[in-house]
Parts: sequence; C-alpha cells; structure tokens
Amino acid sequence: MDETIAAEATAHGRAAIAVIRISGLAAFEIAGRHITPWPEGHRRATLCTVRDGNGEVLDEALVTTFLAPASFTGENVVEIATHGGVVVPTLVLAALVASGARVALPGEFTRRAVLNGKLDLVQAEAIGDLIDSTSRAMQRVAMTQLDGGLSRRIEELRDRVIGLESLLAYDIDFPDEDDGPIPKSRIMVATGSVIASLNDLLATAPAGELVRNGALVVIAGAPNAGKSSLFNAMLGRSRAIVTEVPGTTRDAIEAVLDTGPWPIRLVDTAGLRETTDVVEQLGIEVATRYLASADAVLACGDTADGVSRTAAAVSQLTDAPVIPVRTKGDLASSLDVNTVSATTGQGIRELLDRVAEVVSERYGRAPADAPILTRERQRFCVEQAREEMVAFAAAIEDEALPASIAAVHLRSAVNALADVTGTIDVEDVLDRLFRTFCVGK
Ligand SMILES: Nc1nc2c(ncn2[C@@H]2O[C@H](COP(=O)(O)OP(=O)(O)O)[C@@H](O)[C@H]2O)c(=O)[nH]1
Ligand SMILES: [Mg+2]
Repeated sequence: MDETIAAEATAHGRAAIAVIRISGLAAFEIAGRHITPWPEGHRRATLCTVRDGNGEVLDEALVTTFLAPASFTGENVVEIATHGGVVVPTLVLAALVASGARVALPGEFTRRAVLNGKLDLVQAEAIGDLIDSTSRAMQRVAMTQLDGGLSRRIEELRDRVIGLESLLAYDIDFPDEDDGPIPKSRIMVATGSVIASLNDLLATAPAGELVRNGALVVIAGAPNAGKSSLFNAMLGRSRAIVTEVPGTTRDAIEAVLDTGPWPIRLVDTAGLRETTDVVEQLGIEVATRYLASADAVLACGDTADGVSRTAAAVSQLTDAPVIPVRTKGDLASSLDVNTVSATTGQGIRELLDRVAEVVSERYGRAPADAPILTRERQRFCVEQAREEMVAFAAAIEDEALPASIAAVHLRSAVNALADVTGTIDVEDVLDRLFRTFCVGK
C-alpha cells in the first residue's frame, strides 16, 4: 500500500481512447512530472500535454485528479485519458514507471478499494462479474450486488444474530435484573427465524449459478438434420450477446443467447449416431456429456419420423425436457408443432419463446432486484453460518450446555457472515448491548 501503482485501465489495443490510472501516495507527484498544465481542481477533466522524462511530447490527454479519500481506491488517483492504440498508452505508462510508479497487479486497484473500505468483498466480486457478464441478467445481478444489495442483506442477518448474542449476554451478565431471564421460547423463535432467512438466501444460489453460466440448451439430432443451421438462425434472430466458444466443426459449439429472462448457453453438437471415425466419435461423446447436464434439449429432425426417433434417443440420455423440432419447414408439406425453417426464419421466434418458457418452468422466474448468492465462496460462508445457528438451536433446546457456551456458535455464525463481506467487527456486539440494554444504570 506504500507503493504507487499504475496501469492501463482500458483494454490494450486499437481504440479511440485509452485510460491510464495511477493510484497511491505519490500519484500526484509522479504524474505531475509528466503533465502540464497540472489540473486546477479535482474531479474535473483538463486538457493537458503529457511528456516523457526527457520532455518529449507523448500525447494531448484529458487528465482528471481525485483527492483521497474521494476516489475509487480511496487513495490519490490520476486518470489520464490518452489516444488509444498500442504505442501512446505504453509510452505514458512507461514514463510513470520511470518516475517511480509500479505496474499494478491484476485487480490491485479494486483490492486497494477494499482495503481502504471503499468497497466490501461482495462488491469487489460484483465488479468482476459485471466486467465478465455475457448477459443482461448477469449485468443486473452484478449491479444490484455492486449497489450493496447482497451486502445489506448479509449485514441485516448478522445484526439479527448479534441481537441474539445480546439477549444471551443480558441473561448471563445481569441475572438478577427485574425483568428476569429471557425466556427460552423467545430465543428459539428468533433463532428459527434467522435460520429460515439463511435458508431463503441459500435457496438463491442455484439462480446465481444459472445467471452466471446460463441454462444449457442442447441441439441434438442426426447428421444433416439441420442443427447447425438452426443454431445460426436462433442466434441471428435473438437480440443476443453472442460469445462463440471456438471449436472444430465436430466438437460442440456454444454461444450465449440473451433473449429470455435467463441467459441460455446454446450448444450445437455432433450428430447422434454410431460411427467408426475417431474424431467424430469424440464429438458424439461430447454431445452425450452435454445431454447429461442439459436443462433442455431440442430434438431435431427433418421428417416427422426423424423427429420422433431423435426425441426417443435423446430421452435415454437426459432428464431435461425434450422439445421436438421439425427442421427445414420450408420443404415440409404438413406442419408439425415447432416446425422451423432456418432458410425462411419461420418458427424461430416461437421456438426461442418456447425455450425460454421451458427454462422458466424449470427454474422459476429470473431474479428481479433481490440479492442472490452468485459465488461458491459466498454460499460456503452462508452455509457455515446456518450450521452454526442450527448447532446453537440444538444446544439451547437440549439445555445441554450453559447459554454462555452455546453462544460460541452465535459468534461463529456472525464471523461466517462477516466473511461474506469481509467486514469483521467484534465491537458490534458491544455496541448493540449498550444501545438496547441501558447498561448505564
Ligand atoms: N431448405 C432448407 N434446407 C436446410 C434448412 N436447414 C438446413 N438445411 C440444409 O440441410 C443440410 C444440413 O444442414 P446442417 O445445418 O449442416 O445440418 P447438421 O448436420 O444437423 O448440422 C444443409 O445442406 C443445409 O443447407 C432449412 O431450413 N431449409
Ligand atoms: Mg452441424
């Protein structure tokens, strides 16, 4: 934290603008050696000339300074918006490094923001999720989390456990109080309600995973059934954010489809048939593996008979709902349900709607603005908190342990919840005790 760090904040390469960010105690001094005129006020963009150590002009740039602690990292920060490309940003960064800055490690600006209390851990994770998001749903969830939605929920749960701790502390410390000891039933009710809330939060983890990974929708069928054409038509018809995962034609090909409430990972697989060709065999194995973990399968065929044979074969390989799809509808004389044509676009929109419907039937409605657990780490901490609360409830119920010993479980639950956001404050329980129990008398 003593070092001043610098890095290109924008993606390196051909672009209109690049932003170089420098943060730390010496940020103003280091940048000041290269920038004239030095901006007069903070948080205001100023057009400046950037020079290297020899006084040679590198670029005209928009420079903004941020005075600690009012910056992203909580430190003094300078943002230099230069022209883009490869050369200018590299030269500017090199000049800053020559004057004493160190090139930042991945995530180091955000790390400093967390260490300086500008963000908690959950919000830092949300920044990562926002940058990596491939769907609107993921972006929404990340924004809610960045806005502190999940952090507030965790905080609220932690407060309730601390409230319970205070009740017990009251019982232990002031047994002769006029009000008498806290009735066991009151503690059991409060504990039960915290456990219920923890369960509610844990129940959001599958949604978090689904938003992150997308629902797996597999296109299956015999070779030549029109699978790849359907794959392309579905991508083309959707307001998709398409991120194609490269693969050979015989491997599975994936893209993220962002049409419905849940993001969808659409997969085009190799044909389902016996083959002696090793590479093709591999492709089929990939298809079988995909089918096993699918959330929905489109069983494709270009004849009514082909559709039903494919649907029957696929049903052996998956538990997911199988949607029969009659392909090459422009050539068909009679129209089955879900008849589509990649050539004319017929039925594609309806098929996309049907897929969204099937996924929603399986997973329910997509989360609106409610906080959800998006990461394994978060789920692990909340599960730990729940286990501690359950252990506490059992100890109180049996009266096997003195309350003061049972309370150790509450402290562990509080710590597990604090681990989610990365804020551990042992003073909390004391604060609460003083506030609600008038110890001053
Ligand atoms: N007329 C017509 N031909 C299609 C349609 N979809 C695919 N085809 C043709 O069917 C053949 C096989 O298509 P392809 O998508 O490669 O099938 P895959 O082997 O299942 O991936 C190709 O010659 C396509 O041009 C369609 O909707 N209408
Ligand atoms: Mg194909």
